[in-house]
Amino acid sequence: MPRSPVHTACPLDCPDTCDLEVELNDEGRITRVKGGTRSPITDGFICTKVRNIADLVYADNRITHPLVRTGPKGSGSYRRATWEEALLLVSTTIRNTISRSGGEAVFPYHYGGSNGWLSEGALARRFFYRLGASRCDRTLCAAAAGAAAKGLYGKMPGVSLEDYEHANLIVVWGFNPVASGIHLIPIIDRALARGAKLIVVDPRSTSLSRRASLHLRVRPGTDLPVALSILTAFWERDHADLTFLENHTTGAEQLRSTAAEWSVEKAAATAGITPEQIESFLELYTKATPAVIRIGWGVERNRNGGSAIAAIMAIPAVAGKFGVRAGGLTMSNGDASWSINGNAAIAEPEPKTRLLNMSQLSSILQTAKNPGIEVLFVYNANPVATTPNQIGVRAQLQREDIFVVVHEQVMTETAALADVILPATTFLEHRDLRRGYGVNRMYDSAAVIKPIGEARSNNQLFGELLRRLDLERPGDPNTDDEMVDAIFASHPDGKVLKSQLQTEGVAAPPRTRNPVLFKDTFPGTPDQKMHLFPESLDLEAGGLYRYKADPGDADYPLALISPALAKQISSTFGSLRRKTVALHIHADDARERGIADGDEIRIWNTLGEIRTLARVSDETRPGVVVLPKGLWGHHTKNGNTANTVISEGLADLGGQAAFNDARVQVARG
Ligand SMILES: Nc1nc2c(c(=O)[nH]1)N[C@H]1C(S)=C(S)[C@@H](COP(=O)(O)OP(=O)(O)OC[C@H]3O[C@@H](n4cnc5c(=O)[nH]c(N)nc54)[C@H](O)[C@@H]3O)O[C@H]1N2
Ligand SMILES: Nc1nc2c(c(=O)[nH]1)N[C@H]1C(S)=C(S)[C@@H](COP(=O)(O)OP(=O)(O)OC[C@H]3O[C@@H](n4cnc5c(=O)[nH]c(N)nc54)[C@H](O)[C@@H]3O)O[C@H]1N2
Ligand code: SF4
Ligand SMILES: [Mo]
Repeated sequence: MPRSPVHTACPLDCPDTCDLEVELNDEGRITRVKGGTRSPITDGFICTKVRNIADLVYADNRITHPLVRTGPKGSGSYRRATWEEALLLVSTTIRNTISRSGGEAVFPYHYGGSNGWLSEGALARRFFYRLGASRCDRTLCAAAAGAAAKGLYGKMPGVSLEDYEHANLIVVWGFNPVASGIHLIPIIDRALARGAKLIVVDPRSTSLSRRASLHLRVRPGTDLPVALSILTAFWERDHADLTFLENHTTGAEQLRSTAAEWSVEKAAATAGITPEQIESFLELYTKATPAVIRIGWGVERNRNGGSAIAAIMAIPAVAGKFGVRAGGLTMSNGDASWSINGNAAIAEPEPKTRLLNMSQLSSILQTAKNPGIEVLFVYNANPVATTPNQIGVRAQLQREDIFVVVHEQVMTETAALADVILPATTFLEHRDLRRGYGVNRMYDSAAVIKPIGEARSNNQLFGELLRRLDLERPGDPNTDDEMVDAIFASHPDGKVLKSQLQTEGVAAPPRTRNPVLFKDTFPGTPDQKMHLFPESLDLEAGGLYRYKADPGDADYPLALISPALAKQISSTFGSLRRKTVALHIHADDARERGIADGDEIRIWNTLGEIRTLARVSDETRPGVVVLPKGLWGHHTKNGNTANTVISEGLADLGGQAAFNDARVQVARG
């Protein structure tokens, strides 16, 4: 094991990808974790959850050896098994399933887990591709935003977060850096200290929005009309940059005519804000240069989400805000910043097998035919906590005729429903190659400690399964070294990155570290132009930029949104927090229902019911209640969490889960 302190990087699903320093005692046990200085963003500080990650690594509920179910499903009765026995059971079951029903009867269910190239794609993908398994359409997150970004810009990185310091106006739109990307806060602070202005667009108020010059507290799902009214005002009031539109875009006329129905008054009425607030936005935005928009993922998770992201992405183009440092926008910097695609380099071309939308897990297990799903293999994911229709997901996972395998670090509620549970390493127990999706940095980090118990990394597990199912091929990169080499050999930039990593321990994209958009970096579309009205998106959305009305009704009038919690990453770390989590409800809505702060309440719709406590709070707006994502059963009074009342309905683009479209009723009792 390496000598203390050990440098590594945080691969959790967070845009910041922090540089870490881990101190170990003589027994090789973690004694301290702190922020490193190799990343300009980390700058020596990290979030509390990762500072305390030893609590998770050494948690009582760590899975330390394979477990095989003994009692009925969901009873929690397991016996300890050897890896040999567990792997034999899993590989034999898969083999028998395939010969009986074909490869597509196997469904790998996976999301982020640890976001590194070695742990996220790699041998797992190779295994399931070669098996001919059904494929998992990864739509829990960033699917609508990704589709919009790809349609409009192809692959184009955004303004680097470091450059926000130079902006004179920062718009934070449906993103909450107070929880979801804390390293943007000091950067915004420095810009504000220089006299920059801040606009926040979010139904909730946070410590950041309270410091903003303007806070648009829109109703969830109404960003689209707001953005379209802003675009319309640019055109109608001679603030549109016609030269930029002519030189660098296509589809401007179609966008203009579609947006034209949205006056400031009409958009404000739809969004539940005042026309004066949209006017203030226009005033601040048209005057400021450089102006940058940080778009978050709160915008995409509703029926209008993809169109809304596209309309927001059009704002800097129509207003002519690109072409200067810190001018434009940022969404995800993941794939677009790096010329190398690690997953493609290690795996192989994706087969054309059946693609199943992970956000609809419950109905897939219920209705998939020819073949139906007989083996569900979950890794890097905790669907009972994070997937819509929680009651349906639980019921399906408990079916005796579906063989469920879960590879996990801790005993999640998903693992507790499995037939076979396999112990997984945490990111401190395996090597990974990590690159940020917010911060433009890459790290190659070795294992810091020995695996806990008999935990194995994803690649150890799937390497073994490839061998047992005779799916290995000569020349495959199999070891971590071979895979890292294959990744760097897949693109000319690989050499530069590899040598940067060797000398500095951290690498930045050779071309796009701090891009100036439309000056040194252009859209990744074939004509290098921005497509403001891509036909493919128009078809997919059934009318791009066409607003769909609020799904609420008299029975279920309140919008329930489930944003990120500062103390967890989705459901990760949730087992360490035991306190009941309250639903935030605005005083007006509480009063109407006779609810006082601290009351026990019911939150329900046709899908099910959650029981928890009420927090009467002005952090949310009237008509909107808030229960964070990723909660565990022990955080509420009846074991149900937000996904109990969230349907499998999708956003308009990318097959994205529409988490924030849940409409509910709330009552005391
Ligand atoms: N601490 C912590 N950090 C995380 C995560 C975590 O769970 N915990 N999760 C990580 C992951 S997986 C992701 S995807 C990102 C998510 O990061 P964010 O983009 O911050 O996502 P959310 O927290 O879902 O929502 C952001 C904000 O959007 C608001 N919002 C909800 N609906 C709407 C709407 O219709 N319009 C507008 N304008 N705003 C809306 C919410 O109130 C919230 O304040 O963060 C990552 N970072
Ligand atoms: N209600 C509601 N639900 C949501 C959202 C929302 O806004 N509202 N947002 C969604 C978003 S943004 C996201 S990204 C998804 C996230 O959905 P998930 O990916 O299911 O989220 P996590 O809770 O992070 O679960 C990852 C699991 O993988 C395990 N893991 C970590 N590393 C490894 C590894 O190396 N190997 C293996 N085998 N396991 C590993 C962790 O222990 C953890 O249990 O949730 C979505 N769920
Ligand atoms: S979760 Fe985010 S803020 Fe916390 S250490 Fe990891 S990258 Fe940094
Ligand atoms: Mo996410």
